Amino acid sequence: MPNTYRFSIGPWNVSDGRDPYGPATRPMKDLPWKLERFAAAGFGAVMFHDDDVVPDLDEKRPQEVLAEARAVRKAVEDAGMIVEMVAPRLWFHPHTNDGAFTSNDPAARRYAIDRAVQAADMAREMGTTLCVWWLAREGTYVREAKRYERALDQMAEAANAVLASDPEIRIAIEPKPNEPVDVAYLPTIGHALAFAHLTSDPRRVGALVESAHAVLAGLDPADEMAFALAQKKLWSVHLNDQNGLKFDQDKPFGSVSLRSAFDQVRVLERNAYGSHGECVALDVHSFRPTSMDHALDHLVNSRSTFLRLVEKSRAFDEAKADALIAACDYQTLDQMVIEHLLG
Ligand code: XUL
Ligand code: MN
Repeated sequence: MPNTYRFSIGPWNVSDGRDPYGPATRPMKDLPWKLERFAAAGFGAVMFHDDDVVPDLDEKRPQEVLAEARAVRKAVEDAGMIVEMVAPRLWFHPHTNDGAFTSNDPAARRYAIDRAVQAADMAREMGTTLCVWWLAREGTYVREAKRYERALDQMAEAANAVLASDPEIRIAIEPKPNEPVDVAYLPTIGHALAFAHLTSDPRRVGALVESAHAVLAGLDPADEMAFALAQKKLWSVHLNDQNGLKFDQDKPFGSVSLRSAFDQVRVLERNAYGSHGECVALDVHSFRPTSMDHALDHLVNSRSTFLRLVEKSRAFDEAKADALIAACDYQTLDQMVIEHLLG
């Protein structure tokens, strides 16, 4: 049976266009507006940061936060979608200025653990077992400011608190090698999956591969996916694209390297990704000059490129490729891939 895919997007993927150098270029839309458009555009799942679900959640009591989370779940499900995951935003509050789980301030570490456990509580209320950890500030600007081995213990302590809070909850680590930190503690999928073994239940600590983050680490996104898939630990993906080693660009999927996008789709196809409920999530941002009339185009276009590449992957002449591989004729194999993508 060929795979069918469920596509997931997040509220932050429809932004007001602001960047570090200039103000908004479009109006900021609220969650109901976004959910209505996500459903109308045919997306099947929504991914959330904890405060995308409950704004100002630090000022609210835990019961209020969970009640608001239940209301958002209902809105998502009423629109015909599901909640894919909840990710604690561990990089915005003043307590996270020096890192969250690995801050040198014990009060800040406590805040981060409590917030990660609360995000797991919210995930349960919203009908998902998946928490995504993009560990934005776990790393350093000044390497001598912290000790890596202590940071690993601190991150494991946080993971253990979340795992202990619910026997079903899973953590997918989304590695990124830098930005905002200079040097991150978990920069690659290999680091994330090795880290899993420092926690109390390694089976429930897996990974999410973001294409752009892999490129920033100088790695092949398809290989990063294959590595996690080989260990049954690829629990989500953030498909997008990245033009070389610069700021995190979150460009439309396939817009820089169609061939790399093809390789990513092929590895997902080959491994029946999605057959255990995993979503194809798109972490794509629109270009700054984009108008509201085109507010979702980058997401719809990325999905369309993905589906075109699924067809390309299924139509790829594997027998012919195998024969070229057996003959070590990689020159022809290389051109065969190019012709296939052009044709
Ligand atoms: C940051 C990034 C985040 C995460 C969610 O680079 O990709 O949007 O995906 O926290
Ligand atoms: Mn991402």
